[in-house]
Amino acid sequence: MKGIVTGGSNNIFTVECEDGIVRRCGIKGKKLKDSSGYYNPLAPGDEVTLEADELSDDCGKLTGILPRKNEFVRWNVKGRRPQLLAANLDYLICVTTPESPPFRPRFVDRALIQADYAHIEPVILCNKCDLGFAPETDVRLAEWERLGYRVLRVSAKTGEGLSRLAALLEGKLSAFVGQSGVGKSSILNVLDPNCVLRTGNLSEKYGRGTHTTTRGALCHLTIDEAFTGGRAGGDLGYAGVRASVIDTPGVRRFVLHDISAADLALYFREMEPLVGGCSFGMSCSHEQEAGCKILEAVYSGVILEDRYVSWMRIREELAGNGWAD
Ligand SMILES: Nc1nc2c(ncn2[C@@H]2O[C@H](COP(=O)(O)OP(=O)(O)OP(=O)(O)O)[C@@H](O)[C@H]2O)c(=O)[nH]1
Ligand SMILES: [Mg+2]
Ligand SMILES: [Zn+2]
Repeated sequence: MKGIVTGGSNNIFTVECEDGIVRRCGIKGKKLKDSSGYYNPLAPGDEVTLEADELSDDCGKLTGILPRKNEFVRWNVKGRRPQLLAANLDYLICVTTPESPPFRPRFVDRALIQADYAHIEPVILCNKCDLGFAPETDVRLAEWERLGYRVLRVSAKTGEGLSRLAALLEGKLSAFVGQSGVGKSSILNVLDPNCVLRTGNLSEKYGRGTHTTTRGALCHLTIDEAFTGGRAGGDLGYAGVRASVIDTPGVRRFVLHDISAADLALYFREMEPLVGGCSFGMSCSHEQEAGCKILEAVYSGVILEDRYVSWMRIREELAGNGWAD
């Protein structure tokens, strides 16, 4: 029998099986457990094969995994291994805020790079737009749009922008990632009033999220009619507009996996066409050389300086010189 992983930890996974039953499953044999090289062998969104337990209805054993369409991974610093956050995605929804917690464009830059690397279409979702935008935030959001990224401005509090988000999510599998406290779980709860994910306040002292969601989980939303223009229950023959989403725990640090410092510029869409064109060719460090096309583009404003700073910091980190924010 086949199924889809909706969550799990410590090698026990919850699986929605094709017979409609949700089963808790351990892994049969060592092969599946050890083969991935990841911190966790399976993640929400994974398609698996399993044997149902004959004695208990809601248990089973995983026997295999179907080939993945894509994998969204980050480097787990504590575990010293890559960690699979979600698999088989249509969209990576990268959630950020203009404030509370403070706008962190480098977090978004990192997630965009990892998504592009994994061939998953990223979407930037700026939540809490009821709080207003500082000019720097506006500039960065507009720059991502100019680079071809889809940017949505929404508010889980006022409902602003959620119809556009609902239309995007419809019929797809998307994962929400972002720092703790940006409102990932809140947005899902508002889109589907029957969804009861736990949400948490920001810490008073630091204004950061408090890591309310502790495990990734896939859920199926039936989107509130308020956001679907009354199409719910329409001619498609099912009750309500559906979307599958994976809520993930907020991470403080998003460290890239499997991208080398030398290749990083290829994942900055505005730098990629210039790579190789400098006077020193591929050996240019883009830091001080004469005839550097990337520096010229920064000086003339074609590359936003703050994106260049992002690139430098991430490159330092990938080169093994420690983590910089
Ligand atoms: N002003 C405002 N506050 C919001 C909005 N959306 C969420 N919040 C608040 O932000 C806080 C954090 O929301 P969560 O949904 O728990 O954030 P999260 O991203 O799921 O956080 P983790 O699970 O810790 O990763 C809560 O106090 C929410 O009420 C919004 O659009 N505007
Ligand atoms: Mg959450
Ligand atoms: Zn150069």
